Amino acid sequence: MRTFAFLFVSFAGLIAMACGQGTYPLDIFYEMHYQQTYKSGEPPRLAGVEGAVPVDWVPAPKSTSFNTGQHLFSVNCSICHGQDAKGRGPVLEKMRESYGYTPVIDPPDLTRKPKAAIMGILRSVTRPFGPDSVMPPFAKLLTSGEIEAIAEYISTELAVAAPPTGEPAATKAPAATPVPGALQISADGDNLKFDQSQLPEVSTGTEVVVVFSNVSGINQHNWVLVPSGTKDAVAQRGVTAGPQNGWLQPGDPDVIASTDLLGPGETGEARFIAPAPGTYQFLCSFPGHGATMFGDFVVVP
Ligand code: CU1
Repeated sequence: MRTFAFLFVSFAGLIAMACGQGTYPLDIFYEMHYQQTYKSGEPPRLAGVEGAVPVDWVPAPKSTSFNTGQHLFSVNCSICHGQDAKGRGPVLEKMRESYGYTPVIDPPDLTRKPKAAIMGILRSVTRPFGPDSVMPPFAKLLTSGEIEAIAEYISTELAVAAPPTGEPAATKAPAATPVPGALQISADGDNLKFDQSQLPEVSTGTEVVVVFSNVSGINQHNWVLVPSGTKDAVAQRGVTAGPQNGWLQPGDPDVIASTDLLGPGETGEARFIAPAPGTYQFLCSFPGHGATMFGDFVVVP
């Protein structure tokens, strides 16, 4: 009887051990170093010979095929944007379906975007769509040459592979015909500044048209008129409002007038009745631009 009990317990113990799943209910750590038979596969390293001279006359290997726009796009972009750049990448789909993530903006069809616009977004040193978005600041991850190669690949090869259906490809609205008496202002090239720090004075109660030309080749901008001293608060609320609102809080009480958010090369206008006499400020509310991109706007009686 004792022998039988011993055999039974041993057998039950063996069964329990054989069917055990390990430390975790789901064995996700299947790597070798979690297993008991793990031994380092790497031999101990030898120290370099003292006083050895580094070899620097042998040319360093150059990367070739792995720096193509296609490869860089595949590695950096396609997981969210899809191999065809239409915005249906497997990782983004997984985040939507399994984790309930809602993108701050729906990734657009990148093949319709001008190369300059793609480069502008990739060159951002902060998250280009705000802190709540998942798109990383690629200026920290890619060289400017790699950014250009990706933009080139999307706007040429992918755009050809996906001919536009219906709506015309990436055409910008033509610049508005000149408005007589309108105040003209531009971006200062690719700098985060306007070309003027003060617009000509206007009289209170008159109709004002401000035509803003975003001549930058890479940046998005807008022109926003606010009471003096409120520009930073308006810009801060704009960050919260996000790109879907053109970086402005809808109905922001401090916004007197504004253009749309303009892509590189686009022109927009703001029409409004000049407010009470005083000094006002204009700014670009794109995240980070308002610190340097602003100016004075004076209304006289
Ligand atoms: Cu801007």
